[in-house]
Amino acid sequence: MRILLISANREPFPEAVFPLGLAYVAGGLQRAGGEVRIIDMRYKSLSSLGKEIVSFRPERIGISLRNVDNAAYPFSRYYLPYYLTLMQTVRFASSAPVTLGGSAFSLFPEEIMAYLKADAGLAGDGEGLHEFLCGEDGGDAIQAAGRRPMEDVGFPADISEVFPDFRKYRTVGIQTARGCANQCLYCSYPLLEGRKRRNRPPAHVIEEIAALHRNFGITDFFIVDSLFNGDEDHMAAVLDRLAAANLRVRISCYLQPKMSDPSIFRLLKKAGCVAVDFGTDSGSPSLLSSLRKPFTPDDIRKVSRACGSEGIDFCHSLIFGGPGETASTIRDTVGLMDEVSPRAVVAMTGIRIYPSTGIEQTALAEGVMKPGESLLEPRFYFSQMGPASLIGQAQSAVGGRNNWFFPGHRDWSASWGYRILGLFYRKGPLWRTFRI
Ligand code: B12
Ligand code: SF4
Repeated sequence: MRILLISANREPFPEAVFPLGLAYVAGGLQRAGGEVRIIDMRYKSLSSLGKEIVSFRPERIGISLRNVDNAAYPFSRYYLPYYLTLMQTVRFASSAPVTLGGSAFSLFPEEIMAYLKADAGLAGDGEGLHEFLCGEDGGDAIQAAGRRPMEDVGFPADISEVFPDFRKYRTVGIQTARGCANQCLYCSYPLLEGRKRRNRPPAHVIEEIAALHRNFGITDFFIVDSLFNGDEDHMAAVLDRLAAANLRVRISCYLQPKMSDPSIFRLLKKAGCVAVDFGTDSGSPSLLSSLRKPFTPDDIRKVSRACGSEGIDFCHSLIFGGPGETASTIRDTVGLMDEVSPRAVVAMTGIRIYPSTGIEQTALAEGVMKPGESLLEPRFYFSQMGPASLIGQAQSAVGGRNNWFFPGHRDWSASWGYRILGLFYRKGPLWRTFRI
């Protein structure tokens, strides 16, 4: 079967992200005997898409929908209208049935199906798309994929053949595990990947990195795991092997700011880690507890110290506006950030509400939204302070600190300074270029 996969994402901020989900879907399809091609709308116009569809003559088309919106307030960007135009272009160029997938689709399967009028949709893991396409007739239009074994996850044999644009990204994504058992108030990740952690065999992860490095000269990788340090033993096994492979690669990752064994930062450094983005959310003990975070300000201090002493750049990502946020809790957070001195702080104001999360329940209980209301177009939760006061207080508490970044407070992707920075620094996360 000839299958065309389209990555619909065009968002350039904070950087254009490698469509890893589609690379893994393509790997699964190829191993099942499919002939696959990936088209990336980040680097294609709608008119050239039409031409490529006509020349490839696909029997099936899969569209990957990563983002619904940019989850930023007040400068929110909502992508569904663009996806509809994309869908119309696809329909005009081909009569092949269209299947949707990706994180945006998995969060809102019914609403997105109705909006885009696709033929089918697979929510969750996409490695089994071939089985789904073969058994499609008579099945439900929308299916939950179930959780695939992590042994099935991997790139196609030759990514350059399947996806000619793949070298254009600052970093290539790699996944070492899926799933998270924690229950943070706002988080949709356990819904996307499951509550049970599933580790990839470390040998597979390193083979993937080594093959991309040796065959194509890729040097910069981002570990996309929601919680790379959710299982420290597995994380250490991956890093040990990566260090032993002695490749000239740099990695960056997300980490939860809590590590039972701080010596892992030494291992991270040895394996080539140059940047860590801590999912810290707040520095106030009361907010950490209302957001149901399983760590304390002291954990944040410890990991920042351990990371800094290995010479690894780090940034803390924050969310202002959770239940109970006040001017005083904002000041606590800013104070803690001053103390731990990260290269950058990236702060959102307002919490994007996703279906079936704790924050949806809170918003319903507080009358912020009514039962049955759609969350497809972005809706945000703010503490009793309300959006205007929250933004004002956050900006005045942060004052002139120039390593703080509020993605929602202006349209950065359109700013010349940001674009020029991106031209000069072509590898790794852009926040590393910030100067304290
Ligand atoms: C890592 C990550 C980042 C990193 C990416 C780094 C990098 N270089 O890759 C960074 C920090 C840069 C980032 C930025 C942003 N992110 Co982000 N990110 C993630 C995260 C944690 C993992 C994404 C990933 O790569 N997963 C691994 C791959 C393998 O999984 P996948 O893409 O879902 O693909 C699988 C399935 O979905 C399916 N599938 C995929 N495509 C298709 C297609 C078909 C046809 C089928 C059948 C199946 C299928 O199969 C794949 C394999 O199983 C997710 C949350 C999550 N746990 O999913 C959020 C997530 C994708 N991000 C999100 C958002 C909002 C953003 C930002 C807009 C935030 C911001 N304002 O800065 C930006 C946008 C960046 C951009 N240019 O698009 C949201 C999207 C939801 C929404 N509201 O739209 C998510 C879902 C988090 C959330 N809030 O729930 N992000
Ligand atoms: S925020 Fe991180 S730790 Fe919390 S539930 Fe989400 S993925 Fe798990």
